[in-house]
Amino acid sequence: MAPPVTVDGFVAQFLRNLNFDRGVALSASSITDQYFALAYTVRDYLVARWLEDQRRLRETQAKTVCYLSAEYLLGRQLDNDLLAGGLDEIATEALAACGIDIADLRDAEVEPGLGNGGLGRLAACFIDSLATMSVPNIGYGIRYEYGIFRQTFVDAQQVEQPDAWLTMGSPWEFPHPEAAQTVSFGGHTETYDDDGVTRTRWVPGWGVQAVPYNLMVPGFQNGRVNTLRLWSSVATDSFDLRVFNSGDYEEAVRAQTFAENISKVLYPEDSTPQGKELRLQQQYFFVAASIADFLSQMVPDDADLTALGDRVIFQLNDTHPVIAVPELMRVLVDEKKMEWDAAWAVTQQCFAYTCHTLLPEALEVWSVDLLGRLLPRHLEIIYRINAEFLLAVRERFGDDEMRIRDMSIIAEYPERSVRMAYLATVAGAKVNGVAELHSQLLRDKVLPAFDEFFPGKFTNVTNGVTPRRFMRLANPQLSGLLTDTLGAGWETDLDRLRGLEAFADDADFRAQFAEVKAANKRRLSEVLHARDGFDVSDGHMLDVMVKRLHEYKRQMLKVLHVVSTYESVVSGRVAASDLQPRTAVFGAKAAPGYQMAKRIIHLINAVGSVVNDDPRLEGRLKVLFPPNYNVTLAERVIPAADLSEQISLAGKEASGTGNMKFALNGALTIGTDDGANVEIRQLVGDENFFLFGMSEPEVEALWARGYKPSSFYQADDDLRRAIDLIASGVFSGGDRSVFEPLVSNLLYDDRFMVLADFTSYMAAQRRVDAAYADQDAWNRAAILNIARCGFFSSDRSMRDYIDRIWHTPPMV
Ligand code: 26V
Repeated sequence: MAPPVTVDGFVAQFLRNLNFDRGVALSASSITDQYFALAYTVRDYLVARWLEDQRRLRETQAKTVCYLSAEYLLGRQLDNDLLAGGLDEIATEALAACGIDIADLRDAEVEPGLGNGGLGRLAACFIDSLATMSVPNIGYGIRYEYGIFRQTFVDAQQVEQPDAWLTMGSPWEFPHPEAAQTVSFGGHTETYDDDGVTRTRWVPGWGVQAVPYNLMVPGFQNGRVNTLRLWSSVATDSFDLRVFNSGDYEEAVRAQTFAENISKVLYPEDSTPQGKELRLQQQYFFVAASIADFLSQMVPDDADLTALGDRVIFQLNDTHPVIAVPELMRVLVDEKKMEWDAAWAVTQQCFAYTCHTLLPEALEVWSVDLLGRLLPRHLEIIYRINAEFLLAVRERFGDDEMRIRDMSIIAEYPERSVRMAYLATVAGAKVNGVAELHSQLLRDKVLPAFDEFFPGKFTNVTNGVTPRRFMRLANPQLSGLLTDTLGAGWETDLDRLRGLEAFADDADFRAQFAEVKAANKRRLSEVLHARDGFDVSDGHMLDVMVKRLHEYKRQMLKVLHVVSTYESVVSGRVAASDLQPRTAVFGAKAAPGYQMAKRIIHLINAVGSVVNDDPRLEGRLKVLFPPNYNVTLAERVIPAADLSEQISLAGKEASGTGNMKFALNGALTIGTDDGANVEIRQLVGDENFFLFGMSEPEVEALWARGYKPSSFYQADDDLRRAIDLIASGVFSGGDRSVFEPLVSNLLYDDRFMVLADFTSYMAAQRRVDAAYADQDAWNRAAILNIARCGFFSSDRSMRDYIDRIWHTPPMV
């Protein structure tokens, strides 16, 4: 059992760790030393429970959710683990007794940014919920040496810096080189006679070692600790030796570098996802290691593998891990010598697939050429899966060649390639989208033939977010108010937020809520001041748009609103004194190769410098764009926000999860009928949500009629003046060429219909201004947003996955 937690005990353990692990005396210790010693101390308290849970899992053979995800965007661990372990107060006191302010140590942590955005953060929320709900779970992923790049601005433009998060080491990981798995690549396949049975074996060309690093995933104050296992690649000994013995030292070093490249860097969700050999290597590397790990560690040698589906469900987080499907088939058929049909039946029980997008360009395909070179056996297996699947399709629907071509896992054009989403759909026991609208469109538009062929396979699980990190940790003041009002324990039973409805009409409570929001704005101002030298002006509405930079998310629409407001004042049509004071806050990273997105970043910064310095605005319109938006900054920005911008073109944002975080922290949403916005609006009510823009069917209808953005430009004077102002060069020192590509993109292409939704967006923003003028009514609506959004806890998402897909009971 864990030692009893007392302040004295904590101090003693902290000093022991400082002395014996860091090798320094308190008087000589740096902040880094102290941070490590504190982290080790927190670990020490959690580890006994962790070992106990691992033992229990092995003994009970309970069905385990193996979450396969190429990304986990964890955020800082110290805060989270202190809270989960119930160690917050004692640690604060203990460190104070040592003359240390714990806040300084919290700030010393570099967050592990092992994800791009929503998809990676969702994985982190899900494993938090599973631990909190005592569901057996192992998260499997990649220990990237470099996470998502650090964003800086040079001359208002994005410049990427490597994210060297491991420079000081990480106190949270437990490396286990002795539990390494070998992962093979290349080579060829051959058949052989096995006692009268013809079998296939893969003779790989090369291989690497996958070394697991375990991280603790503590549940929220429930004494449970699950595991996140991240794989790191190193050269295999045999591989090195072979080359080394040939006397070619340089070649041996090269081989080592080659192997270590596999887990070197997270792909920053590039604008061209295809044809990246290293990315396919990463994908196979982590799923092959994970399957081998689970089978060797968790399944006894004599187990009946036809019942593997009772032991494990591999949840595929988008298509990135889908190569796991032919890998499990290879293990079962080639290594465990199972019959093909039996192996396929098991495989179909062991996988489920979550789709996270509708954008055709984001649906992963791998060229047959590349797959065949890197994973020849897997390609054969995919071909056989496809052949048998298409045979079944023919049996059902006859020789409808059009249908066969549409449903084939192998595409023939523009080059022969494997459609990973189709493979996942054929193999998965269930396929889910991430919000009601998204799941519906997935069935109706992306995979209708599969929906028809596999009745009951498609389902929805609306995303959620963990209230532990995004309410309790990020917003301690609101959390205090909630606990005072609703009693303790709402963090794990978020439906209890409903209890706030009764207080929305209580003037006293509204005043308390207003004070919390004001305090969060002051805190954000301090953070931004220290970080970037920005100040948040008093009395401003904080209008926030933070998310990855993508054209479909339409940061341009928000820019046009700012530019239009600016133009209306400098042209004298609107008095600055009539403006509702506002600060537009942006946070967004663009994929390094995505030129259009980078130009939008440039424009936001350029508009910001002009607007912020123009005295004619009388300080009533500001633009802040702190660089390097990440989980740590999100935790500061979201609780301070008044208005949440969720303005993607309808039908493009699968779910969004930022939208949920804002609503749960008492921001009102201005948004389209897209992704989970639809469900947020249904829950909070039309009167507490600023809806604008075309619906998805209206978008389709406009495309069908023929979309001409220039006609919208002609039809709306404000729009024309805003675009003309950008085109005039006032935001680029008179140089009209800088933003010309953005302007002509809007006028002549506008794939995401920014201009078509502009008029409606501006009208919604006027409703926002009017509503904000009545602070009391605004606060009431904000409180109702909190009260009605308990549904968006990731605990509820997990219950839905368990009921509809996994069927895993909680651990006893
Ligand atoms: C990937 C790519 C790759 C290159 C081309 C453009 C493009 C556009 C989007 C993506 C995202 C793929 C998957 C993803 O991250 N989806 C996000 O998943 C979140 C969690 O379910 C969800 O809230 C977001 O709406 C969804 O975009």
